Amino acid sequence: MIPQAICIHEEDAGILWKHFDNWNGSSDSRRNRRLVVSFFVTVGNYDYGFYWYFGLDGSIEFEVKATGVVFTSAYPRDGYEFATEIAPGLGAPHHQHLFSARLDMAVDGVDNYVDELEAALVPRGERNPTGTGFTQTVTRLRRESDAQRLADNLRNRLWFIGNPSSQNRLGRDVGWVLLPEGKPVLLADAESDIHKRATFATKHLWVTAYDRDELYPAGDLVNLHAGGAGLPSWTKADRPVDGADIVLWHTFGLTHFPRVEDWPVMPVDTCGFVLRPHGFFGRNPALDIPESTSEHCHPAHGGAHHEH
Ligand SMILES: [Cu+2]
Repeated sequence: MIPQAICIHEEDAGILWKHFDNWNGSSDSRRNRRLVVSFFVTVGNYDYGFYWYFGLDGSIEFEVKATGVVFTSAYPRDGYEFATEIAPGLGAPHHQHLFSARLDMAVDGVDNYVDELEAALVPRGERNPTGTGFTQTVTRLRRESDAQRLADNLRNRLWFIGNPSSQNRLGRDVGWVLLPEGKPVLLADAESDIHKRATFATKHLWVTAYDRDELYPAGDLVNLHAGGAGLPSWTKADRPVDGADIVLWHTFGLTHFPRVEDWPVMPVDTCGFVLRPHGFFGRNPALDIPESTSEHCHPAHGGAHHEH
């Protein structure tokens, strides 16, 4: 074992882009590679792998791999609604693994803003005569009080981080989007101790004004704290976050109803998020990727059968 180590490697990541042209028979495809920066930490009974993936299309993906040994206790003979019996007489309680990613964004500079984008139906009528059109609404998150948001996958809700003083070739602000998985946030009563101490985990997104002392979303000292530290405390100032040096705090994670197969060691389960360029480049930034040169990737008959 190497202590305090990270791993950096590159790996194939499947098809990046391809097209077969029916009209002239041309066929092109490029494979994706990704740079992987990863490390594992062991926290009590669990082991967490943290993986950053940097793709050739500019996407940045973060994945947590949860594994290790589930927490256990005795399981009553007549059943128990807050735990799973994972081995005879052995229970594993339902629980959540909720993470907060502090994303100190700097999209082409530090003065950024966040727009919430989501799909919206348009009522059938003059504006939408066939009823098949749908649009995307854009809502600027102007102050910290506006910027405490939940995901909504049924509306494809995502968050666009833009720079008001940098435009792409279409004249629009350059930006990236944060794509949430949109899984459950904290499943606890609003008056519970855990809710007060881990209020960050009650929203998928918080946006705050940058402050070098604001590093930990539940405050510096969590255990036995009376509650309210970190994000709920800082955002009481309701600072403006529109076109300012901002930090995004993204809550994501696993809601774990243990399964029998998680015993005696749990196969990796994953959660995470994706950051993707959204109008940052002027076109697909991966046009110049060379064709694969591996023998295995070419059809046995070469290119002759493409000709008419
Ligand atoms: Cu778990």
